[in-house]
Amino acid sequence: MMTNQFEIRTAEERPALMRASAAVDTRAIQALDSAHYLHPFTDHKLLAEKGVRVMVKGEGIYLWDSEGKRVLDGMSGLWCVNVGYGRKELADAACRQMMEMPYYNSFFNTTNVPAVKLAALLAEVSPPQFQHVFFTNSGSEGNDTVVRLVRRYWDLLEQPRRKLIIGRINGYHGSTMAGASLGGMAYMHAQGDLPIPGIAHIQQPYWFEHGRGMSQDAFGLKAAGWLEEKILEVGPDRVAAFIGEPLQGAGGVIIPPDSYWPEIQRICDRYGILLVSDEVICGFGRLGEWFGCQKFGYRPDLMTFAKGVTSGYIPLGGVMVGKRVADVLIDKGGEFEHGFTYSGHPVACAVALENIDIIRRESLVEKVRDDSSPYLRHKFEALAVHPLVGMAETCGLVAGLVLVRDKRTLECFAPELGVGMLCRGHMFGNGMIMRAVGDRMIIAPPLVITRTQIDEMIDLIRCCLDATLDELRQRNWI
Ligand code: PXG
Repeated sequence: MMTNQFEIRTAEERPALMRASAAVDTRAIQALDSAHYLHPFTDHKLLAEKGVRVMVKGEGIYLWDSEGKRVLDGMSGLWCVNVGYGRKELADAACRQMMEMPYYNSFFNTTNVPAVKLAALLAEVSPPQFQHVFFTNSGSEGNDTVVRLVRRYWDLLEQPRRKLIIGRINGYHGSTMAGASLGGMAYMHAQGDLPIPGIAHIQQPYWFEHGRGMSQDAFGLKAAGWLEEKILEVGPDRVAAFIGEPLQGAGGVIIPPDSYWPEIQRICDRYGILLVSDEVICGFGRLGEWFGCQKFGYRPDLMTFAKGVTSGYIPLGGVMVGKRVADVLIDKGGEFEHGFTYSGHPVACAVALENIDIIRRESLVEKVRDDSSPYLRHKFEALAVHPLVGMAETCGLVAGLVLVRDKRTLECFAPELGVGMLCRGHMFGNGMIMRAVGDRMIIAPPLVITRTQIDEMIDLIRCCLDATLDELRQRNWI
């Protein structure tokens, strides 16, 4: 029998929650939301019918809604609240900087102290080839910056024919015109005549879909080979760069075989193509290393970051620019005609400095590597015995499982049944935030999660899988 996960469990939770939710009239906020607020990636007609959930309070790995219901946030917000909710140090850092100097730009031969300190600190925690950074406000803007930088680089080297950037089907690189184009989400391309010119895609390294019957290693080499095929198809002298996430997050936690990235690196080196690692999700400890490229063993020329750099407390993103590109950009001279009002925003940079300090003080990268990720792997992979689960895998503090109709043959459900969404409903309804991407159920909890909390999370997931199975049986879908 499942306990009610929404109940306030400890005396300490009560006062904070009472303060947060007492001020909120749920119905009034829902009505205003429906009248005025256009949400990202949302069908507003459907949302208006269902009514939106109002989140009011966060503490550690938990959130509360305006009805006082508690949920365990298995997604760290949207892959970003890595140090957990309610960190006063981050609020204090923002407050101090706002009182000192809330804003000044980095144009016209000026700079500000937090931006400079953060640039130096990022160079310190990144792989050694990265000594420079370009700041943006988000991951999408970071990837737009990547496109501008890559094209500028080849122009400066007087190879203007090198324009093509190769990404991957089901990769995600943001929602701006360039970000959505680099990404390989067909439903995004369908709205807005994307991709923009000069971008091509190869198939993703998803063993479950494209590699069954092969060993993981053999499949990894085959999937990397698709890059070489594309390069030879268009002509090596036309290819500027390859971009990929170390593991695909928004695409449903697609973890590439170990053989994949070293082979991608070899191919990029062979044809002199720039290698771009989109570290927006994997950066800052998520995989138990500072950056995902270190986990998978490759050496990018450019790295996009956002999310975990401030644990989502304030928007900040950017691009780490490796020596190969920075040397050309700086030595050849001439203005790089790109930047934002808020590039190097002092408040965002002050928060990032404190956030990275927390990650270091609390040894979160090492904690994930040595303790919580092996523990999560052990617990999460055990879910594979559940009758609904075809495959359960983890990498660092990211995990995904596939819901299948027949465990023996790995037969999937018909996509139109929306089994993943049904399962997500059971999760959310029972106090657990776990995302559905098709029928892949995924988590990426805050890096501060403890072993006891991992146990609690796994128990919740198991109960919700049972509830989903019951419902599928009642519907005669299984
Ligand atoms: N690159 C990667 C790898 C991302 O995951 C972006 C770029 C864009 O960052 P901004 O800050 O512009 O959103 C992301 C963002 C999901 C989901 O459904 C994931 C993201 C954004 C929205 C939804 O998992 N990742």
